[in-house]
Amino acid sequence: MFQQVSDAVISRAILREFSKWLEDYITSDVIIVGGGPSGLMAARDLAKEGFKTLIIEGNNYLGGGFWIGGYLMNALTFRAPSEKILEEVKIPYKEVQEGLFVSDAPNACSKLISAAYDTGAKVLNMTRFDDVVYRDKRVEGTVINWAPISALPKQVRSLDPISLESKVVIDATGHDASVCRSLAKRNILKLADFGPMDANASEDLVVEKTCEIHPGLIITGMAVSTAYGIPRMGPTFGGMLVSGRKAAEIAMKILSGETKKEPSVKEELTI
Ligand code: 48H
Repeated sequence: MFQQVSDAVISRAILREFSKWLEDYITSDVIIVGGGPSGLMAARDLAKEGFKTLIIEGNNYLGGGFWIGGYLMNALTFRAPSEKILEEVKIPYKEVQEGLFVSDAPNACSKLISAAYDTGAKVLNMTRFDDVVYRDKRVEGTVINWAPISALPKQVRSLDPISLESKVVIDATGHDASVCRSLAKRNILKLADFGPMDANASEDLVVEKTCEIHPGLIITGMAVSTAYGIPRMGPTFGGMLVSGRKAAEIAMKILSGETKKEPSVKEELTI
């Protein structure tokens, strides 16, 4: 029934295809660290506008916390006006009361992943962000390694990473704010921690504070809450999508040279 192809040819096809595009993506316009809802949304919008966009994801799968709602229940909630984005990326939803919408989580998540891929974003999964490339007080890329390496015992974990360069990096790593943390541990940036639950206050603030937090580094999604000490919002996701969209808009401005290297850092970290 199937075409006869030797096992060696199959291995060669995998190796050649992967190394060809990895070499191509050693430099890109934007690296998005984290493939949850905010990162996927940013990737979709950037790639749609023709920017060379790479998502780095530590897990084998994309989607982060978007695969399931609160308390392991398969319903995601969104508040108006974020249903407009659901329509754009063809995520089915229903209105349960005025301005409050629910979607089936696995369906919503797979549609958002497809949307990012369909516009041309690329993904390096099973890849952990390890550090930033940092020159002239500006983030200019990421240092990455295979995710399984971080699970090795400490005595055999010192296996060197590689660097990828980009004009902009977006921290979409959720609660961890991993990229910001790599600056915070050098005292370049100061992080808060996300505050207690208040969905109403939180989602507006997350969008408002989505910004270029340090030259070359934009934060989006739950990482914004961690960076600025904003209340958490629980299983409601409109803020993640709108924040991802805003992160993409900021990146586009930087890439088109409209915004230049404004230092934000420590003095900006009060809300
Ligand atoms: C590579 C990494 C690394 C690393 C993390 O958690 P996420 O879904 O993030 P957001 O901000 O897009 O969405 C947050 C949302 O899912 C959520 O948790 C909400 C709304 N919580 C509210 C509340 O009150 O708790 O996705 C982050 C992604 C994941 O896929 C991680 O695997 C990945 O980033 N990631 N990838 N290298 N060092 N750290």
